[in-house]
Amino acid sequence: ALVDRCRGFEDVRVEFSGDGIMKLTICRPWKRNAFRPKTLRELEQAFLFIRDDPNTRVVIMTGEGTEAFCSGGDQSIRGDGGYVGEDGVPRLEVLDLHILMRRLPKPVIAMVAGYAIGGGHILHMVCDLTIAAENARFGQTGPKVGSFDGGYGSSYMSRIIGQKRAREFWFLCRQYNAEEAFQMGLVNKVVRLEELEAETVRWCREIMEKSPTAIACLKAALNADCDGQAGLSQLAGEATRLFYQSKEGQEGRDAFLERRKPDFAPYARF
Ligand code: 1HA
Repeated sequence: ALVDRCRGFEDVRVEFSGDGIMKLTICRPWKRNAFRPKTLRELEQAFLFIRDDPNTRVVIMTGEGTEAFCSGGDQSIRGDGGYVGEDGVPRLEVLDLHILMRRLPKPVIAMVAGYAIGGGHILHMVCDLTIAAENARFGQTGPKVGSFDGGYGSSYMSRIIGQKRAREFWFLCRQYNAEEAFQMGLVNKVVRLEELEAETVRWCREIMEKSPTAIACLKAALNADCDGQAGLSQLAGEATRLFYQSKEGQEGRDAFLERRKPDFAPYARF
């Protein structure tokens, strides 16, 4: 199964609940779960598998331990043009991961204890929902450490918390506690640290009772509002998938294969 395909992973632990929840844990707690290229590759692999896996209905993304969800890019392997992996190539690969997470037709829930900072803060924002423990701390550091994310980290942030707040986040590089983040709409719920996992699982199970197709279409629709042509393409892809499942769509395919004229007469629009 999917979990077996991820067994060789070093930086990411992949666990399945048995009833539809896939949990991805970034396991570099000694670095506050900062990501290196290998971490991102493993997350990307996991998301590609999850997309195709009919058993996975919801994803939980989290960090090992209670000190941090993720502290962003590992600054110790930051070269002069990006984060340098084993192949020596400097990359900004986390931007590709954002796209994979947005495109995944299943909800991703960030489960945040401790720091969600820098690129780690952006990861939680890109998740569909965020459940935070009382000890969670949120913030950007880019202008302090010589970086910035003008992609989802800026534009999507401003959709979530508004332009003034987004400028405050980036220009001042302050940290905000869980309650402040909740007030800003960055976090869906704040709970005691001991209750973080149970609460997150409750949200997953509640989602899993709902129609997966409705949820996939809603995720695509909410993305489309921010994602331009790429967002429309995702939303339209959901429409095409539904069309392929209809008699009318299948008549076109069958007629082609049977070398006859298609008969769309029974499918007049109402
Ligand atoms: O902006 C981007 C991108 C933009 C466009 C495209 C791609 C991007 C990709 C990435 C990023 C970024 O993520 S830039 C922002 C990078 N991250 C940071 O600036 C956060 C740096 N860390 C901290 O501010 C603090 O460590 C912390 C607030 C998360 C935690 O503070 P705390 O609890 O006081 O712990 P601290 O002692 O600082 O850290 C514990 C250990 O973890 C330290 O190592 P040690 O001294 O024990 O050897 C610390 O160096 C290490 N560590 C923490 N965060 C990172 C890190 N090591 C490398 N990189 C880190 N990000």
